[in-house]
Amino acid sequence: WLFSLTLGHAHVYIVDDYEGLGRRFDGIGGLSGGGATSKLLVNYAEPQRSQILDYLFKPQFAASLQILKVEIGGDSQSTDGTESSHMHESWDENYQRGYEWWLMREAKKRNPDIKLYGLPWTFPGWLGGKTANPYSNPYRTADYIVRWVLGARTHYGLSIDYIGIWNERAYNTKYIKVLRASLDKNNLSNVTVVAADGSWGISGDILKDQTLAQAVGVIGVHYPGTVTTNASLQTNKTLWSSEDYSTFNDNVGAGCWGRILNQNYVNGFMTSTISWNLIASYYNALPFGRDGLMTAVQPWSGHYVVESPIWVTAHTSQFTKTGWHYLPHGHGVGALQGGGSYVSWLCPQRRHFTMVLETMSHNHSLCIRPALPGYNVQPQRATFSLKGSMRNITKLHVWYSKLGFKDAETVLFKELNPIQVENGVFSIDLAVDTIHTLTTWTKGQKGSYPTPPPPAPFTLPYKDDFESYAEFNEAFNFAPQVGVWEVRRTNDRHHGNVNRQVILHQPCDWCTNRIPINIGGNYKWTNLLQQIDVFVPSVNGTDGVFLAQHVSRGGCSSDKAKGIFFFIFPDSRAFVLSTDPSIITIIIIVTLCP
Ligand code: 147
Repeated sequence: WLFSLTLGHAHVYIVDDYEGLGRRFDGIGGLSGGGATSKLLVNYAEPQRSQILDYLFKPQFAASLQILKVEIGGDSQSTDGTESSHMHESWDENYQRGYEWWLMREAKKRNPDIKLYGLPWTFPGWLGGKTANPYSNPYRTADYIVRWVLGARTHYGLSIDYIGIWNERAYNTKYIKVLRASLDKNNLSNVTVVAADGSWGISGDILKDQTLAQAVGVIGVHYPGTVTTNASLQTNKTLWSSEDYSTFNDNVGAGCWGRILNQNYVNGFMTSTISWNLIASYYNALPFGRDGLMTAVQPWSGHYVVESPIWVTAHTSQFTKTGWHYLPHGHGVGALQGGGSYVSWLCPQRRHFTMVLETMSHNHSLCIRPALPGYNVQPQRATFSLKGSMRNITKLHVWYSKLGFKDAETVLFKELNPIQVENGVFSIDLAVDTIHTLTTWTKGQKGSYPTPPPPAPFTLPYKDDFESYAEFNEAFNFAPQVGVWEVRRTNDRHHGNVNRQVILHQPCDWCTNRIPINIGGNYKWTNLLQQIDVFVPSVNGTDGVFLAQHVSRGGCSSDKAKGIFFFIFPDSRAFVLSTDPSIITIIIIVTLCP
C-alpha cells in the first residue's frame, strides 16, 4: 500500500498471448576462448573438476547453460593465451589438441540439448597465403572451418549448431556466402551462420544483398548495451548479443549480467546473450582476470569459487529452454514503472510460464562496456494480470536474489513461498537490486557440493617431464601467450616426451606478437632456481630459445613483457638480460661449448 502510494495509482501489467508470441528464445551462453580462458580448468583433479562442470552445465543445478561457444583455435594470442588450431599447416590435420573438444563433450554429457557455437579469433598463417588476410582465398578458409565442424562429429560425436566469421575483425561478404555454400555441400545445412561477431554494421549489407541475407542465420553483435538498430530490426533476422558481460564477477558484475540478460531482449530484441567468459580459468595476472561466470584458477589446490553471476544465470536458464518463446512487448515483456524490467516466456505447448523481473540500480549493474546512461530505480509494487494461455494459473513458484554491496545483504537464488494468483491477478513488492523468477516450473534447484579446498599458492618445487601426457596435448599449468606448445614424442633416450613449440609461420593474428612465450606459476617469485633441458634446432626458423623469470605481462601485450631473460642461440652464444627496472640489470654474455 505504501509503495503504490509513492507511485500514485498502481500500474497493472497485462501478460497475454492473444496477439501471438514474441521471438523464439535461443538460450544463455558462456564462451570458452577468445582466448585460453579455460586453460587451468582441464587439470583440476576430481572431484572438483566434475563439480565445476556441473555448476556450469548440469541442467537444473546451477548455471544450466543453454549455449557453449568456443574458440576455433588459430595458433595465435586471443586475449589470455593462444589456442591450438586443428591445422597448423595445410598438410597438418589433428583433432587431439587443446581443451575445447573436451569441454564441449563434458557439456554435452551433462546436457545433450546444449547448443554448440564455434568462432575463430585468429587463423593459421597458411590461410592468408602470402598475406595476413584470412579471406585471401575464401574457399580455402571455408574448407578449414568445415573441417573443424566435421572433425567435431567424426572424432567426438559432437554436432556443431552455430559457426561464426572472425571475432571483432573485418567480415567479408563473399567469404560468408562461400562458407554457407561449403557447409551445405557437406550436408551441414543444419549449421547456422552467425555474423559477424562485431557491430550491427552487417545489417546494412544484409538489407542490400539477398544472397548474404540467406547465408546469415543470426546477426550476432558484441557489447550492444542492450540496444539494437532500426536496420537490424528491418532484416527480420534473429538478433543475438553473441559476446557480452566481460565484467569482474563480484555482485556488481552479477548486477550487470542480470540487467543485460533481461534488457537485451526488452530493449534490443536479442534472443541470446553469451558471457565472455564462461569461466575465469586463466592466471589472474593475465588480462581481464575474473571476468567469467565463476572462477577456477588453482588446479594445484582444487580451490574454485561459484560466483554470483552463476546464480543470476540460473534465474532464467533453470526455468526456460531454447525454443520457448518470449511473450510480446507490452504483454509480458517491458520496462517496470519504477525502473528495472520484466521478461516472460511460454513453452511451446503454452503450458509452462516463466517471468524474470530485475530491478538493478545503475551503480550496482555497471558492465565493462559500453558506458551506462544514468537512470533511477525505486522500490515498487508491481501488479500483473495473467490472461490468454496464462489465465488459469493459480500458483507461481518464486526464486529470489538480492545483490548487495556487502555479502551480508546478499541473497543468491533462494526459493521463497509461492505466489497465489487470484483470478489471474497477483502483486509483488520489488526492492532495488533484486531478481525474481516467477514460474510454473517446479524443478529449480540451488545445487551445491561440499566446500572446495582452501586456496593455496602454486606449489614449489614444480617439475614436469611431460611423460604423463598423450601426444599433442598441452602441458598443464603452462599458458602459451605466443606460439603453441604440444607434447611430442622423441627418440631421445634421456627425454622421451618433450614440450615443443610447433608454430612455424606467423598466424593471421587477432593481435600481433612475434616472440613465442609460454608462461606459468607466479611472476612475483624471487630467488627462484629454474632448470630446463632445451633443444635448440638450427632448422625450421628457430632463432633461439630463452628461459625467463618475473615476466610481467601476457595477453595481447606479451611482446612488451619485462623480466629476466636467459637467451641461448644455435651458434652456442648465450646471454642474460634483465628488462625489469626493479631488478639489478645484469647482462652476461657467455659462449657455451658446442
Ligand atoms: C572482446 C574479445 O572478443 C574477447 O576475446 C575479450 O578480449 C574481451 C575482453 O573484454 O573483449 O573484445 C573487445 C575489445 C574491445 C571492445 C569490445 C570487445 N571495445 O573496446 O568495445
